[in-house]
Order: sequence, then C-alpha cells, then structure tokens
Amino acid sequence: MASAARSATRAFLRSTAATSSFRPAARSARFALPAQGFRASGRRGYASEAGEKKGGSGGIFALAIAVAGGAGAYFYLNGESTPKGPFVPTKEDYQKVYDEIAYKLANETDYDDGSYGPVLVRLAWHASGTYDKETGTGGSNGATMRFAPESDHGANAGLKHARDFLEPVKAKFPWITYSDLWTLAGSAAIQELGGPVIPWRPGREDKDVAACTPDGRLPDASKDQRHIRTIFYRMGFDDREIVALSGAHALGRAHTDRSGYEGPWDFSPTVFTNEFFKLLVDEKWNQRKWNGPTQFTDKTTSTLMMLPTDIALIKDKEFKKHVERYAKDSDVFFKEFADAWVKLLENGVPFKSKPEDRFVFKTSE
Ligand code: HIF
Repeated sequence: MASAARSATRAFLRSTAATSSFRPAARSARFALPAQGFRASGRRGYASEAGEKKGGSGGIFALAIAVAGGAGAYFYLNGESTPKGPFVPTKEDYQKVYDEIAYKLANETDYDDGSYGPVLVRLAWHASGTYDKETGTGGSNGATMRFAPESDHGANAGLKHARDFLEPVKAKFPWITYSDLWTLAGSAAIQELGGPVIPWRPGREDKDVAACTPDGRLPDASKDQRHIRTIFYRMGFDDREIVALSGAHALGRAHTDRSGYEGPWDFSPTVFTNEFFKLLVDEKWNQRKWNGPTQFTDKTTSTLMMLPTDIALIKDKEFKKHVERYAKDSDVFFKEFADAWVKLLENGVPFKSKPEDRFVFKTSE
C-alpha cells in the first residue's frame, strides 16, 4: 500500500495542478517533489501488518493498573491477579506506542493534506516551546495544554485535533504520560513523514492545572527577527538552532480558523524535506493582497505562503547564512534539525536517564 504521505502528497499535487496558476511550476524541476521525500515514503507500507498489529498489542498482559499515589506507577496483574510489582516500560513498550501512532497516521488520511503528522509536530513543539530557562518553568514536562487556560491560548488554536488523535493511543497504553506521549508522537511523525531519526527518551511527568504557563511564551508570527530571538533565546537556543528548527515549516499548513493565516509552505506538506529553505532562497516572495493578516506568497504560483517570521529568516544576515546552508545541503539540515528538536523536547525535563540512553525507534516499513 502506498504510504499516507506519498498518496496525500500526490493528491495535493493533483488538486493544485488543476489550477492554472500552478501549471508551469508543477512542471519545472525546481518544484518537483524532492527525491528524498519519495525515498523515505517508499519505505512504508502497512497493509499486511495491520491485522496482526491491531490484534496483538496490549493483549499480552491482563489488566494493568493499580495506581499507587500519583501518575506513572502502574502494576501488572498476572492471571491469578497477583501483583507482579511496578510496571517499568522498556524500549519495546515505547516502540509499540510508536507503532500505534504510525499505524494511525497511515490509516487516518481524511484530514487536511492527508496526514495528522504536521499537527502532531506542532503539538509537540507548542507543549515544549513554553520553556523558560531562567525560571525552569514550562517545557514539555507537564503537558499542561490539557487544561484551560493554556489550551485556549491563541497560539494553541487547532491543537485539539492533535490531542484528540492521540487519546485512543493513551487509552491503549495508559502507563505513558501525556507529556511523553505528545513528544513521542511529534518525533514519530517527523520520522514517518520522511524526516531524520529522532532519538527520544521517556521521563516526563504530567502536572496539574496550576503549572499552566502564562500566555505569550510562544512566538507571534506577525513579528520580526528580534521577537524570534527573544522567544528562542529564552529557551536557550542560538541562531543556528533557530534556523534549523524553522525547517519544520516544510510540513503542514496554516488555517484561517486557527491562526488566521492560510496555506502550505511548500508543495509537499506531508513530507519532511529542506524545501522550506530552498523556496525561501530561490523564490520571490510578495506580500499577499487579501483581507487577512500580512503574509507572503510565491511569485511563480501564488499558491504557497510564508509568515512574516519566516521571511525574517532571509532578512537577517545571521539567519540567512544558515538558510542558505540548509537549502544547499539536506543532510546537514537533517542532522542539525534533529539535534535542535531533541533539545526542544528535552528542555526542563528532570530525566533520571542519560542522553546516551535515548531510544532510536524503528520507522514503519
Ligand atoms: Fe509553526 N506555525 N511557528 N513551528 N508550525 C504554524 C504551523 C505549524 C510559528 C507560527 C506558526 C515552529 C515555529 C514557529 C509547525 C511547526 C513549527 C502556524 C499556522 C503558525 C502561525 C497554524 C495554523 O493556522 O494551523 C512561529 C511564529 C514560529 C517561530 C518562528 C517550529 C519551527 C518551524 C519550532 C516548528 O517545529 C507545524 C508542523 C505547523 C503546521 C501545523 C498544521 O496543522 O499543519
């Protein structure tokens, strides 16, 4: 079976190719889908495994759960209902969670451009991007976006789709914390959409509503490079890491009913590539004339978009040199993105494990 990403991308190309403004671009080599995306998506195919996976996972153990004071202490019961001690999940248990997310991504394609992957990436980033290194507050440890007011912060509009998508996974693997689940899901989505391997480790604990972060910690897309630096320096990132992370806007799209902006950044919004950087460098970006917030559109097709904060990456000399590096070399981008993404998701988490204990999950075939 063709992968979700590939078929979705084709559907996207088919539908956009039907518009007259798209035609010349769709034929030009520069706008062709990157080989990397196809290679990556070609690795996948689920049909034959589906039944097995669905039937098997989670069934090995009988009922699990006696909760001993607070989150995360689960006990397995054996057939005779004798407690066997605390359940300590292994890498294999987390791989099962990964596989379940990958399975759902491949099968639930009736959403946006055919994949929930991009919105899962955004969920993991918004759960993590509240981190403040001075106070040690915020970050992925806590999953406080489950609660209002954080769920209602303007920046988080639309992320309910991602949280709801993951609820059945949480129900199937109740021992995993939301904070681990959301970060694992964002990382799984990057791998499943053809991106780099993302080493990941568990250890986050869910917190209650009192730990919600104040509004305003996530970036405002209408602002310039000074704002980007203020937000990301607060989390402990440097200029190179900021640009590396920004490449994730190769995925997904903006929605008028969420942020007010509209459109995808590139022609393959369900495949992780360095297209975001290539388009920033190669295309001419004009301010879109429309009855909406200031955003930019490509001169060639007028079907793509960039946010003011995206354009700031080529207006600023320090940022631009990294944009050019990543546009030229996808491997360098993948490597530096993966490092920055791991840092984003681990900021502020009091791990007991060491960095070398991170898991590398097997991408689905
Ligand atoms: Fe985004 N981002 N982001 N972002 N973002 C949007 C969508 C996605 C910013 C603004 C927006 C990062 C940084 C910044 C993703 C991933 C990442 C949208 C559109 C806006 C406005 C939301 C909507 O309407 O649905 C700003 C100002 C950022 C700082 C410069 C990260 C680096 C690029 C950290 C990152 O990983 C993803 C994926 C999406 C697409 C979501 C979707 O639903 O398709």
